[in-house]
Amino acid sequence: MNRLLHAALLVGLSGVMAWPVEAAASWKLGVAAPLTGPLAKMGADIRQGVQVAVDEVNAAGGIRGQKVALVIEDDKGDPREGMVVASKLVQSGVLGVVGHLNSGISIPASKEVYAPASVAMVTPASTNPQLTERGLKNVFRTIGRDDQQGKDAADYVLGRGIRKVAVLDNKNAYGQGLADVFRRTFVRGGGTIILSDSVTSGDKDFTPILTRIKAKQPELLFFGGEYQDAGLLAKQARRVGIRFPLMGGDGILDGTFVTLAGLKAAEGTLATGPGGTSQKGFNVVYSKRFGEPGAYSAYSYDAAHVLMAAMGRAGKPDRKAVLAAVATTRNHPGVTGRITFNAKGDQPNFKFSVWTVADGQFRLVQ
Ligand code: ABU
Repeated sequence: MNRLLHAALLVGLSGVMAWPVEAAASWKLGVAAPLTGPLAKMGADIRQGVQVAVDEVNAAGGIRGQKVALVIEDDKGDPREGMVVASKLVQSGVLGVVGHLNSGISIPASKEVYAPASVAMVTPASTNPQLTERGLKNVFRTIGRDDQQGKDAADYVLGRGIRKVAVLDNKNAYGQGLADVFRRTFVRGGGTIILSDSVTSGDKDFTPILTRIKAKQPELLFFGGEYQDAGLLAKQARRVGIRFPLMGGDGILDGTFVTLAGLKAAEGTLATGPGGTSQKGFNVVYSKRFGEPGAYSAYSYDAAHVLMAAMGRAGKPDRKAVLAAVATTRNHPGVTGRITFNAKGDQPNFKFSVWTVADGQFRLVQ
């Protein structure tokens, strides 16, 4: 019996619309990111990158003839809310999740919520090494790790002949982890940290710590944290008369940092982060709908395609089968490059770049 006839019979028998078993199979993809709150800009980049990928697959007929449904959740960048929305995604029947942005959410959610449900989580943004160092089989990332990023940042600074720095972090999993690697590498490379401290993310007045830093006269201030704190730090650093540069990681690599800091204060700021490696074709398609891609847009697009390709290979909407297929991802032709996951779920060949703000925009240095 063909499927349409089977469906028609089901409708006739029950009096309500029903679908044959094959057609009821649904491919649900989750995306979780901060869509509100201070990191909403980067969260939107993630959601939009995923949307472009899902729309492409659906326009081409979906997976095995069925459309992919996108389930979107706002984790607000808050660890408690992150656990709530992770549970909601699991309950909604998603086969995999693109997200989260924050390492401080991805780390607990992947272990406590997604792993017991065999849900594959592919983050385009969480860079804390711990995420993929716990032997979990359901965690993957299309981005690199902070043990590499922090080292690259310190090596770059040392390579510029800078030997005296101050280091601040914002105490969260990402900020503290990145700053710690920077500190270790910088000291090992012969540098001196003349002041090391933490600030509280969300604080609005960093003047006291900046005044102390200014008095120590470092050649650079390294900050582990995201753009919402870094923007204020840069703005207030200029106000207290600091002229040495600020440097951060991928968490500050966004135009919002420049807006928050102001053009003058932002100029010359350095940041490590993903390289401008995404293909032109993706940038054109994305820009037409959403404007300029953010740091994680292409990595989110790739994460979504990796998950949907795995669904196709799995052949059925079964979490365990999809998870097993994600783990076999090798040489996936992403717009950010060829994606291959190692046994930990990392991309061992990921390369970070160095960016600087020039004329009000982050531009690639190397
Ligand atoms: N990677 C920077 C921001 C996201 C995170 O890892 O917390």
